Amino acid sequence: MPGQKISLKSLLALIVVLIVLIGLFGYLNARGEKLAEGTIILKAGKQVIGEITIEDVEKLPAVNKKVVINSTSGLSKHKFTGTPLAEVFNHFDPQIVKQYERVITRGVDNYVSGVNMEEVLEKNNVLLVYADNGEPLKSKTGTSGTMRIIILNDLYGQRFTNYLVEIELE
Ligand SMILES: Nc1nc2c(c(=O)[nH]1)N[C@H]1C(S)=C(S)[C@@H](COP(=O)(O)O)O[C@H]1N2
Ligand SMILES: [Mo]
Repeated sequence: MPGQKISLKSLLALIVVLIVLIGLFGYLNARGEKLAEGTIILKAGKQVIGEITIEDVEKLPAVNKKVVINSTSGLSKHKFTGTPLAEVFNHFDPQIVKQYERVITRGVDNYVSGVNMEEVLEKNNVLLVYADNGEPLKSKTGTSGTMRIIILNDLYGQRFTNYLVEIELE
């Protein structure tokens, strides 16, 4: 049957289409996995909607807070500098705090935690910090700056995501 024969031309066209698709998926995938401390990928669900760098956050209103973190390994004292997470969202898009209910935070070590948007909207509660005692926060490998979430109303440091690389809105 002649209809069953595939011409060389259409076979080549098919191969070209497949190669382009593989390249495109590879590119999109590589983009999605670019997780480096000092930059936070902002996602709405699975979709990337932007990036926030330490330099961006330093331009927002600064807040200094003395915090004692209570953990199973004991107490650690800090003098954090950061900005309310709500300021970061509002700077990005004022609709964010109205449109989403949950904020899921992920560290470079894949530590995942979260806060509700109501908590983010409370005054002096959820901060995105980048310095301690006037020094930049050290990344997991100690080589560069990093950011972390702190929650002033929490009794324990469990939800204080260190080495923050991703924020997902839900
Ligand atoms: N990325 C990341 N953040 C994290 C953790 C972690 O393992 N990885 N541990 C949490 C816990 S259980 C506590 S008590 C605090 C400890 O904060 P510290 O490391 O500044 O003492 O960080 C929290 N944030
Ligand atoms: Mo902890």
